[in-house]
Amino acid sequence: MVKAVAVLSSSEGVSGTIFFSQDGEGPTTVTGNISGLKPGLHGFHVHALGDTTNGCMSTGPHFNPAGKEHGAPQDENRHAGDLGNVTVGDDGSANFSVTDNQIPLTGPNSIIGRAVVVHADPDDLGKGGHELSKSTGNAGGRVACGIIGLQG
Ligand SMILES: [Cu+2]
Ligand SMILES: [Zn+2]
Repeated sequence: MVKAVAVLSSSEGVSGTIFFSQDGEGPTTVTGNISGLKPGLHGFHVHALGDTTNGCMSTGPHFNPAGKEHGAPQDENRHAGDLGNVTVGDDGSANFSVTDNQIPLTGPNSIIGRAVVVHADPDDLGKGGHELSKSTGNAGGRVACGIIGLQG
């Protein structure tokens, strides 16, 4: 079992911790808690770079080793980093658990050293018809992010 963690930091009062685990070649399980967000859907992605020298802006685009378009987690044509949305309740917090086959913790496409990013707005999953739908899901600003690091 390989485990990883990302502690979110934010200039906008958002906090949270995201845990990752992968057993062998199986899917990666992502569990997280986030607080301080406005209620509703918020885009949630793995971005390519673990660089926060300029805050969340320097984490690069969505992790996309296969050179595909932005999409929903269940789509064939998606970025590996496309994890869809997290749903935030009226209290401003979210607790979630998802599994995904495209974000391994080992091997050439490992997400270790990259970043998770939470967005201000919903991810339209590539289907919104906006000029940004096929690249970012038009999910708005980057309100919190954290670098994915190995955990013992
Ligand atoms: Cu993103
Ligand atoms: Zn994407």
